[in-house]
Amino acid sequence: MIENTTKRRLAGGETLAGSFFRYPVGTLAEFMALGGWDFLVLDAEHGGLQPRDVEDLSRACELHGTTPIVRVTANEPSTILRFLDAGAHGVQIPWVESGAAAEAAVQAAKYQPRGSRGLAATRSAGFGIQAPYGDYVRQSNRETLLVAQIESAEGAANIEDIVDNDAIDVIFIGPTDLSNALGHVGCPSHPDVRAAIDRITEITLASDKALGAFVGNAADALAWRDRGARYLCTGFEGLMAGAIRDYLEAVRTTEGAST
Ligand code: 3PY
Ligand code: MG
Repeated sequence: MIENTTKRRLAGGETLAGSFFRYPVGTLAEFMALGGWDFLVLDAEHGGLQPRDVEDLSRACELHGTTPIVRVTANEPSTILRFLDAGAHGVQIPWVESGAAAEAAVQAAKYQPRGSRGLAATRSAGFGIQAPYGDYVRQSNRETLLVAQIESAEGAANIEDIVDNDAIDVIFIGPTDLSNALGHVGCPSHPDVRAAIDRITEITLASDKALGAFVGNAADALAWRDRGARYLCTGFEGLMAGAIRDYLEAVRTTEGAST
């Protein structure tokens, strides 16, 4: 298993830039990695990625020093196992709502003695020929990044218990589901949603966890960075949509102006 640069740099206090990515196309992931992202969140929750896709996308990320993290479909041991076995360096768990749910994710992602992840000669384990299992298990437990997504009223209410878990590295706020869950769909700036976001933010910043935020654009990223978030994650579609819109507006304005 390769050193997890995202985990090391977050532990060192750095602020990192990543993007969600949900296309099962290794060439496109290679292009993104060459673009210089610190990490990509390979999105199996809101996307059709399968473990075999995550294997290819992780390889493409590793070529250029981008950390592959997988957002799994559910906080469920066999799901987390199959996606981590494909070779992702970390796992982002949706809908973590309690201390017990955080610990369940840790149990699924870490090997003994901290957890109860199953062991086999998979890609993450160097197919069993790279290193003895004992060395691999110790390295994997050290390197695997765990990101807990908080995106419900319950999650916000129980955030103290969640940040108490020693093996969670990042608390990531999901503004879309949080606003939906609180009855203010599409309105993350509603006071109720802001109050929940503020609570998660304050308690996370007072803990030893890195704060993660979903950011729609660079201005959003800078605002969250100023609030103390260090795992800044945007989305491929939002970036592309902005670039396409700007390009077409510029081209069509120029056309109009010259005629
Ligand atoms: C959410 O906002 O609900 C997410 O899961 C991440 O942006
Ligand atoms: Mg969500």
